Amino acid sequence: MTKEGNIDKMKMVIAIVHDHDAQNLLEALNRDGFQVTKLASTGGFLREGNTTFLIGTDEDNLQELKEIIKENCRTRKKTIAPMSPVANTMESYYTFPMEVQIGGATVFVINVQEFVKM
Ligand code: 2BA
Repeated sequence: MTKEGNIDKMKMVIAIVHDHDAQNLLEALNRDGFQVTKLASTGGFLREGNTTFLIGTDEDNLQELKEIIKENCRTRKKTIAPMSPVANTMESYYTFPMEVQIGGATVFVINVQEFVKM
């Protein structure tokens, strides 16, 4: 039994997570019956690989889904070295080391207008 549910209450959840959390999260979602698509993605700021999950589910399952994501994705701090202007584009050029906090997960919840499997 999956958790896709009824179209009137269907949501598309987009969750961007750290690569290191992706496998555990995927296993936990599968175990709990969520249908998932996993995409390899790249963060626009750090330009590092991250993982994006697309999860279509009934809104009744949203709370459970958010708890699973929270349990499996931890917050990390990362210090990034300065970049030279020649190494990168001007809009992301910075001259001093910066500490950024990443994740646990960045989550978007979108209403689904139509859902068809043909
Ligand atoms: P990145 O774009 O590589 O960003 C990694 C982390 O760098 C971010 O962590 C944030 O702490 C920091 N950061 C991003 N842009 C920044 C900036 N202009 N100035 C200073 N610090 C900045 P998170 O916020 O946890 O985001 C993790 C990843 O989630 C992002 O990787 C991006 O792939 C995605 N993401 C976050 N917010 C998003 C949004 N509004 N739309 C689309 N993707 C988003």
